[in-house]
Amino acid sequence: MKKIVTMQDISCVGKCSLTVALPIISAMGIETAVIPTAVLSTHTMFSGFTFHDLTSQIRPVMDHWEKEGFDFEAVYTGYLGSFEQLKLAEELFERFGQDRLKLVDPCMADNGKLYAGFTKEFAQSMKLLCNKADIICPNLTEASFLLDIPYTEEYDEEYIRDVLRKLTEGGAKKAVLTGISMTKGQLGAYAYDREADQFFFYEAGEEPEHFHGTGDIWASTFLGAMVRNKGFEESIRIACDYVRETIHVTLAEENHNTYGVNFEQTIPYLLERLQK
Ligand code: PXL
Repeated sequence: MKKIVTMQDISCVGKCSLTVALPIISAMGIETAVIPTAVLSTHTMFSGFTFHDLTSQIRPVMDHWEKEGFDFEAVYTGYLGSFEQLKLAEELFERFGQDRLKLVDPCMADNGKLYAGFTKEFAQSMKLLCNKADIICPNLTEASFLLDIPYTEEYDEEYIRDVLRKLTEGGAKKAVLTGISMTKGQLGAYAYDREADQFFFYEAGEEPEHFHGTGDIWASTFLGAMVRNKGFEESIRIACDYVRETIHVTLAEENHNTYGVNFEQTIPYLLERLQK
């Protein structure tokens, strides 16, 4: 059975990070090992969330795994809460990511703003981790902080291509910008493969609301599809389609959660989509 490892927090309520990565990647038929970086009562969009740091456990977990000889097809990092955790993520890549697929989702910002607790300096350190990845998948806000350029919602194709080129200048082989719209009523992902010097863009219909945690769902689905050998472009399509369908189904529920989407309901859709 294929196996991946993902390093990110557990937000006990909120449907993001590990509480979506674990079920989605597992449902895709891939064993999912986890390195929980922190336990939060909710994700940070709620006020009053609790936070318990687990940094001290990360290296001992890696030491044990190395003794056991565990090997993973892919290593995936999501939300990381400190400079020290960024360094430990680099160590995870060095110890378990040699010749393996390394995905960095630089979770730290959206809608033009950094999430609570993050700084511009943190974004610059996140850039160093991105440079070690095979694939990175920021949204445009995260990309702007990584490149230290102003965030804009007024963009054209040339601008997006320029951002993608710059994102891969430091060493990342491929970059995927999520949440990009080139046509009104459509939303998708714009990707760049630096080695092939090739761009790829995919749009699916845009749903009328945006939700927290969909970036994590996108990254988990994309990685699952990559590990299932769907290829770079088809994996992007699968992740976009699953997120769009999930938001659609969520909005169809009258009293739906506002803090996260009903991804559980659309897992059958995802598994069917994978067979297409
Ligand atoms: O979805 C990204 C994410 C992950 N983990 C925590 C978060 C967020 C976004 O706000 O707060 C704790």
